[in-house]
Amino acid sequence: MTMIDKSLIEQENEARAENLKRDYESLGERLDRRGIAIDEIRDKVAAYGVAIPSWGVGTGGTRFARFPGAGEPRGIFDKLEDCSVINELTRATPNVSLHIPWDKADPHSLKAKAEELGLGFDAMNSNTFQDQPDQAHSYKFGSLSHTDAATRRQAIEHNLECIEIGAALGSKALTVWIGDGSNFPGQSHFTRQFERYLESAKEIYARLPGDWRLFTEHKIFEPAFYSTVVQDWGTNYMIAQELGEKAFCLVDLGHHAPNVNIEMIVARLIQFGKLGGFHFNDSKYGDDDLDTGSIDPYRLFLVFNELVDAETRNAPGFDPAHMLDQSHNVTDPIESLMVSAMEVQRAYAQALLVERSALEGFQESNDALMATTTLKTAFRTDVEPVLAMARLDRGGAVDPVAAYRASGYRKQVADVRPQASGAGGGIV
Ligand SMILES: [Mn+2]
Repeated sequence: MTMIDKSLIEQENEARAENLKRDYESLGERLDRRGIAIDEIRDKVAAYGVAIPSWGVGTGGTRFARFPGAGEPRGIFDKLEDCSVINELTRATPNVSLHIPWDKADPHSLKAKAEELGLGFDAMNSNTFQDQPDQAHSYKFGSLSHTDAATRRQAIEHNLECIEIGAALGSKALTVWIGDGSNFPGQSHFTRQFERYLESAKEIYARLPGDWRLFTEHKIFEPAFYSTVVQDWGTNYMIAQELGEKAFCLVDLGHHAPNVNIEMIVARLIQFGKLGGFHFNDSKYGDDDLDTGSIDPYRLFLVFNELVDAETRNAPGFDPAHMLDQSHNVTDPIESLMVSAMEVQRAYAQALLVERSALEGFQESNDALMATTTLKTAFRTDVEPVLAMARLDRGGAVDPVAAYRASGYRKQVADVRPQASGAGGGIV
């Protein structure tokens, strides 16, 4: 089953295929002069996928308001259909990352629906940063690190339930982000609070299936504004070390202080075998959850430069999960997610163009100018024909946004999905 008519995609591609072929050949010639085979880059890009967060297909919001768009998904089954649209047009997003309890449904129906759409499931996400209507204990003062044992127990049990649901769906990882922290100096005892967190996390870790990984996600602040329990990559690394070999750090690009060198954090985590994966997005000020590559595409490229470096030298234990985590407040979420998935692929393709042996030579001889120029040469290359050809080869759209708009999908779903109120959103 497809959400977008295949003949529409073919028709859209027909008008663009000739120019694409010429652009691809021209770029191929130029890359050949640099000793790079364009088809190899295209094949790597084609094999590269980034997971869609189920919560990303609904319109997001800020602390002030949420302005729902037309035809918003009513629940997880509508969300899966929207995710399928993104994958059918970009061929870059074969998996969906679920958030529980937002996406709670019968696992067999979920799996059947995903299979029908040709989608799989990436990491499961737990939610102990909100209270659900039927829960016994409140997370107002924390969850896994709460002072009250019964509240911690409830948060642990919720994570175990996420594992259980994920296991039925074929997921292989659990991502844990908590909002625990404090808003006032003196409110919490830093050490005791972190001890409680570790104790809870160890219980979750102990129940992880053998082939699963646990990703813990750090974030500098918000909703706690004075201190956050898992606030930075150092704390996150300590957690992964304490828990064991199936525990890894998840890097959300927006979860750092401004100007922090994220690519170096990535390199450190790779070096010590603890890089679990990414939540890609972009930011200008804080955890803005803006579209990936929309503010600082060079930083995204520099992160991918580290990833390709690790891939090239077969760094031990290197197998990061790639997910988007964004909030779309003023765009059609499907369009934003398509463009963002392509931005991730673009950064990957550009990083594949870095002449690594030359770079190493410049680094060894302390030629700073030529070293940085080597990176810039790769970054400046317009790899759009590579990305478009990878999509075309796999039945996607040469221009996914144009094809999406031509399909009238949003209008069609707006006719059957009632105008949404405020349900199912979230920024994590
Ligand atoms: Mn995140």
